[in-house]
Amino acid sequence: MAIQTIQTRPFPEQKPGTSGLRKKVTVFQAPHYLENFVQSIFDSLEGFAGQTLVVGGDGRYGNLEATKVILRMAAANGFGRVLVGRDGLLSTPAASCVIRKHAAFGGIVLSASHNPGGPDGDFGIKYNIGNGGPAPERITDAIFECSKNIREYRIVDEVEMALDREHEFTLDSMAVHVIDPVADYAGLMAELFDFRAISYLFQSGFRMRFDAMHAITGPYATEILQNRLGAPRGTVINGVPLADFGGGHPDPNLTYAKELVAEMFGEQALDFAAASDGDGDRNMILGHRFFVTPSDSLALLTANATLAPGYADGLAGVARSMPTSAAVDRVAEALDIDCFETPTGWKFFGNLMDAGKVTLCGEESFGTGSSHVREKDGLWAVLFWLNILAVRQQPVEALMREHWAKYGRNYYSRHDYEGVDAVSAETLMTGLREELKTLPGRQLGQLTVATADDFSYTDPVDGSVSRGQGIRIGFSEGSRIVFRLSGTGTEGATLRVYLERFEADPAHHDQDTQQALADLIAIAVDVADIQRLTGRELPTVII
Ligand code: VG1
Ligand code: CO
Repeated sequence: MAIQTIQTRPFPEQKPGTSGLRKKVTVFQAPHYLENFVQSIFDSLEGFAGQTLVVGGDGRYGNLEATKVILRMAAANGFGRVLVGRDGLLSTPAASCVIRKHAAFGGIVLSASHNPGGPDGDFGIKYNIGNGGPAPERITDAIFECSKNIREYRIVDEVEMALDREHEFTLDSMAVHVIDPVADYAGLMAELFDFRAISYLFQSGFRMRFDAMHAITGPYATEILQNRLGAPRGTVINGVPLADFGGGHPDPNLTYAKELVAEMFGEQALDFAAASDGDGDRNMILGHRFFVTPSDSLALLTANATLAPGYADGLAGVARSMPTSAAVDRVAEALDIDCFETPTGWKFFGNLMDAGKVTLCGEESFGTGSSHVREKDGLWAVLFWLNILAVRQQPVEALMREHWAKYGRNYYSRHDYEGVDAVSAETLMTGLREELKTLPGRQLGQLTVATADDFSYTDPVDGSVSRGQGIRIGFSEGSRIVFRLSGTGTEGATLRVYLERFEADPAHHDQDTQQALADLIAIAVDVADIQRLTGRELPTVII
């Protein structure tokens, strides 16, 4: 089989964002676009000759074709073996699990996560390193540099490849193993959680719904929840991955998982419900007529972690992204463990986990995970909740209220202004940055600004510094507003405004979140001049 060297020209825009390179499908369809980026990944790495690469994706439009191209390029670049999920499928956490379990050199995950799919939707590609986690900035920066100077890429001739069944074949001198995308992952979950207790919970009449949103978690949830844990058929809905996610937006939140939310707040509400996103790393947790914010979920899992067998020995520490609420901080304090605050994006947790400094991590954006893999993990979070519910035998709402009574409640919400003009969004952020020095001491609405800065992070393990990670305004009574621009969108800019207010008194734990945050919302709109600069009266998404 011949190795071809194809001449190409750089695309200047191949800069990885919060989680890999994400662009419109139509952008990826440009000749050489995918190949350039894949070769740039390989060019930025050293020492992979003869090693193993893991490849898989979330099944969106273009997934299988891209998988085949990557296999041909991996063979031409000298990898010894590829482990690829059947049909080119692997959820993000399962890819992380497979990389770790089989001591692979790294992995390529095809996903644009929660972004819509289909021919008019988005596509994405990210590289994960040997610990199973997203490539750190040092590597994503190197990939970007390679992409700006690329002149050629290597690929073996096109051949028929059967990826629809588990088997092995060779591509040039590289071995290809087509693996069951679910098996390794399901095995790991059975080690971490008390499957017997959860099965018993289902046998005793506990009812839940899991909405896979026509995305990758369908096969995983069906196998684990229904086949292994005995949840009744129909527990998993929208469980077959579709290339366009059924036309939906596979983002598990109150806006995009509308039907599930309606069911759980309706007459026939079940005990528990959850949803996951396009690539299976996010989770939304709902109780009977009750929504658990991701920040609260992280805090509750931390407080109850030792109830799950995999965490029975306690936690080394915890970490949360900066915009995530401080609910987990107080649990960490009570447990006397460290709590780290990192920039947005899972890549910042990897070093802390590798160094044994943290066990659980989370982000306000419906991401929770632990050191069992190096990605956030949607189904893992659902199983963790089920394990806790099976042991504590209380409804979700009762558990959460008890938690608030003990630790206090962080009212929390995120307001997104999606698809706004990119230049105006930059103007808004620059305006805020210019005001940082004069903000402390100023009265905004009824509140006084105590601190204002642009978040900068020094990695405690390797000392690397990440600047400009979001504008934080802290008020004297403990409330906080954070502004940052999304790094995962593909159209215009998305402004995210994160709002948080702490309430210690259980007598005040029953307020509507938006009402509880009304003062802060008004201040945020005013101080950043949001309506004038975005041309928007209201946010597009409130979570
Ligand atoms: C968003 C979230 C961030 C998350 C990232 C990837 O990034 O805010 O917390 O890690 O998506 O998640 P941004 O830059 O758009 O705010 V996923 O499930 O898209 O891999
Ligand atoms: Co995702």
